[in-house]
Amino acid sequence: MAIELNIADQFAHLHLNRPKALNALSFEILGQLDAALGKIEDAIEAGQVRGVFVTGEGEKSFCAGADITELMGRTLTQEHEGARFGQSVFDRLAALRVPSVAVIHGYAFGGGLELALACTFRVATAGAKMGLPELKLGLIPGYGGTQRLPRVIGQDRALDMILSARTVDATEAERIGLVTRVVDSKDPAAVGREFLKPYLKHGLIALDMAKQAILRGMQTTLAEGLRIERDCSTLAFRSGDATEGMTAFLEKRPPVFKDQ
Ligand code: CO8
Repeated sequence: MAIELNIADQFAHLHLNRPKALNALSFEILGQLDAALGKIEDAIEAGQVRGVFVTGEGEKSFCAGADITELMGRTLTQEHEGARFGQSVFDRLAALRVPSVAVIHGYAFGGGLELALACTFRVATAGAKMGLPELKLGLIPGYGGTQRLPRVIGQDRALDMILSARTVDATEAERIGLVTRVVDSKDPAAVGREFLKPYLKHGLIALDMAKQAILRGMQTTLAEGLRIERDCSTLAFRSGDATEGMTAFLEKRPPVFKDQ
């Protein structure tokens, strides 16, 4: 399998393992990713996963994008369906109830960067290089890049990156907010675990409600966003975890959250 999934110690580790093609995403691999996300959703509901990290095999590349060998000679319907499917898989990743992080080690181009943009966070190792080079191929990003990139780095910078199709290095990526952090490490899995550690101690309900309030709120007006916040906040208050968290504070002890 080109998509490997390992669930252990509250982490789900998604690993792209197709190094001969720099971990390029064929449609079959997208299907495997979709199936793996279904397993992660189940594991989250079973209380086995609090954070998800995504890595790519090999020193050279996180993911070099959609598999270009598959993209030619297709009908209009097949092209539309391909984009719809890719978007739906990345939407599924974005909608997970727990935080996710893409550890970008080497190249993240095209669909590879779009995969990373669907994660809650992105971290780069020092030599990482990122871009949406689709215009060089006469294409435009089709797995969410035109929509998620401006939401992450702002409209002007996204226009610059997409219309120029240029490559951004790790230092610039951190400066423009494309990645949260740059780390000097040759072990992407260790980076993913370390990055997610601060989130593990929280209850699932509060994690989910906070994430939803921010991400859904960023897609709408301030007034509507505040309404989403009120609803999510009220739902969090109704949880046993909220009672436990506030009781533990008053009793001066660490809380024990049960995701209820
Ligand atoms: N697809 C298929 N194979 C690839 C890809 C790719 N995206 N990227 C690299 N490979 C293959 C190469 O063909 C090569 O194979 P082989 O050894 O058999 O010749 C192998 O990986 C190694 O690649 P290179 O020899 O090119 O390695 P370099 O270190 O010289 O260069 C680069 C690395 C710069 C990453 C270069 O490989 C490159 O430019 N790759 C393409 C990057 C790119 O353009 N990505 C965007 C693809 S389009 C896309 O993602 C659109 C998403 C939305 C699609 C919606 C429609 C359904």
